[in-house]
Amino acid sequence: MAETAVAPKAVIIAGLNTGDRNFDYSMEELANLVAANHMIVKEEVRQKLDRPHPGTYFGKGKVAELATIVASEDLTTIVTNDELTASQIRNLERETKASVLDRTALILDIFANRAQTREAKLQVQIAQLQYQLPRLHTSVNQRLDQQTGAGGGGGFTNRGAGETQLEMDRRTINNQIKHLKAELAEITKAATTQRTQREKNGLPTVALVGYTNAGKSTTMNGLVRKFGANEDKQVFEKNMLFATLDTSVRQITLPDQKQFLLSDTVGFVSKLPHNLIEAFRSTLAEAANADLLIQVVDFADPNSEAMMTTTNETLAAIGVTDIPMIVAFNKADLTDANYPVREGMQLIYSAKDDASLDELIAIIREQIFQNYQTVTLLIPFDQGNILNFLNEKAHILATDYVAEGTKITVELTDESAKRFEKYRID
Ligand SMILES: Nc1nc2c(ncn2[C@@H]2O[C@H](COP(=O)(O)OP(=O)(O)OP(=O)(O)O)[C@@H](O)[C@H]2O)c(=O)[nH]1
Ligand SMILES: [Mg+2]
Repeated sequence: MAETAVAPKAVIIAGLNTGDRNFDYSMEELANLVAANHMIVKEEVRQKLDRPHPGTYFGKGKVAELATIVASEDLTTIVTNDELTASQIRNLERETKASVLDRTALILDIFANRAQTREAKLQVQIAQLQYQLPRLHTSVNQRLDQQTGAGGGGGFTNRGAGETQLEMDRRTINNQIKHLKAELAEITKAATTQRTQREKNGLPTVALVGYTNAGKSTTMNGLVRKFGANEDKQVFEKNMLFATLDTSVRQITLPDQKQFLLSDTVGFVSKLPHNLIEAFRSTLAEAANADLLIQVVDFADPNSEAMMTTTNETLAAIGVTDIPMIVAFNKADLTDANYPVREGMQLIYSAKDDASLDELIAIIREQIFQNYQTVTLLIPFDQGNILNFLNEKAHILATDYVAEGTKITVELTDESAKRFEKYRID
């Protein structure tokens, strides 16, 4: 990739502390986001205020301080810890002579760089255009053309040409959003059909969720390696923010034939832009429809508690509130904690440790295979297909050949037990 070849751009990060308990953590997070976007933090500026200044976001003195730093250190970009209004960006840029990138635009940029599939690209583009719509007359206009590749006419950079130009730009963008949404709907229709089909097949679904870089994909890969039908169906795992932007679903078959579907999806970060959550709704649908969630937490990170809060808030924002959840404290190998250690629905583990994965599976098993019962069936010899089916799909505890047919003791879901009711002899 071309952009990794160029030296990272040095920036100032600036945050307003209005009394949020997690302010320090959010600044740390901002620095990580900056690094994930090939930039490096040269200066950090903070201010305590009861509420943001409506015109410039920071107070007057702080704006002057920012201007001084920009001039004396020859920096060109200020990254703010919150999303700013169009006029705040415009005023801050005018007074500091630097360009202002707010937290939302930064996250959108990272997502845009990471997006690989058509679906992810569409989702990010929609969110970017929606972000830019109310900010058309600010300096982000120039970036718009580059990011969306909006060619032909593209008058977005034509600033100050008056109301009409602005309205034309708005209409163009609204049209683009409409087209992208239509294309996205086509793609997600297929995914929804697949999901409905799977639901019909009756396999329970388990979704990995959590803060970005917690180890969701590594956990998925560990389970697929141990229990997956196809070992090379590994997903991408990497030590970087937002390594995963798409949802992957894998089938897991346990040694006793019980099966479930496991999905891995995009990770969370605090203040995840509303537009982005909205745009990624179809990707997140897999988690929203799961029977069981596994929240993966980076237990080795000192901010793990704040990360859990972020995850729970984001889940609530996408309407996921009443799905049972295992809280899985990962990367215990990097801490002093013993592992695997289980306490109810909580597990301290490492996604890279075999015994840990067994323990995780034990909890999953307990949660999703509750409605199993052990029954004894007598299958007549001429019903060989039923016997084959059960051999393949169910856990048979005992087999006995008697004069009338094959007698088996087998674990079945309530549903299957009903289906084979007429063969029951217990
Ligand atoms: N030491 C150690 N490293 C781990 C463990 N689990 C995951 N990692 C590392 O943590 C990094 C992130 O792992 P991923 O599985 O990509 O994280 P993710 O939650 O899928 O992240 P996103 O897709 O970005 O949301 C990788 O470098 C993994 O190798 C673990 O148990 N121990
Ligand atoms: Mg991942």
